[in-house]
Amino acid sequence: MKFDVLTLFPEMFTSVKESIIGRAIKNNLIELNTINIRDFSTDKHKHVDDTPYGGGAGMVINPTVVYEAYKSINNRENAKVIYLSPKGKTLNHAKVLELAKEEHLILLCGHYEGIDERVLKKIVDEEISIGDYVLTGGELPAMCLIDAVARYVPNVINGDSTMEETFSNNLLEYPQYTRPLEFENEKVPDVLISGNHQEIEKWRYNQSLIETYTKRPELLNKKQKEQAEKLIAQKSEN
Ligand code: 4HQ
Repeated sequence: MKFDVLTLFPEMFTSVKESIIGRAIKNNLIELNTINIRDFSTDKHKHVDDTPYGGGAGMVINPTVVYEAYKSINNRENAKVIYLSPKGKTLNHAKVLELAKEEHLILLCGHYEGIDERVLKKIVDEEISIGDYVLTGGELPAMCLIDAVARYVPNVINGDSTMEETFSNNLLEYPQYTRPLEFENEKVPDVLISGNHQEIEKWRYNQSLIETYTKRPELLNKKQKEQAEKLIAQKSEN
């Protein structure tokens, strides 16, 4: 899978090229390419922004530089162009899985007050937000999207971990424990050292239900809620 990122701050993306995504790039599972929008400025001072028509605060990115940067991308006709913006639908697990099926994504990162509307209308297929808050640019949202989507590209991470994790069954993950067996007077739950895999699986599923009921109750359906309430009542009996 290929990501092309249109940005004024390509250096910011060196950080995603590390760690797990970095390994996936080295293994040719994903390709991450940045295009510096400023390289397409024809202005002698390499300006990319200008004051907004109609007045108001801040600067707006010129449509021509963005369009020229976009046109430098090979095979762009077959790519999906995403503009990171708080106006978009909020990114979630279902959207991440949908995007992971794409062969080529072009991510457009805005700055300042944004980008001239005419080039957005011409090239953007979809607007995506990472949450209802305002950032200074689209780079961090683009990195969040890349990180989340790349995990579901086959062989990027161990397949078992994406099967069991939070959201893949609409439940939060069960709690995890490692050594030491006792930490600050608290022992690891007995069932986890019992060696009984059926019991462990049942315990983990129940813990997932309790965890979700306690922290994100809106994720549960009516039946799951009832089941969680029953488990919590049983716990207080003991
Ligand atoms: N911005 N989710 C303004 C965001 C944002 C978000 C990106 C700030 C675009 C022009 N993007 N620029 N939240 O706040 O995606």
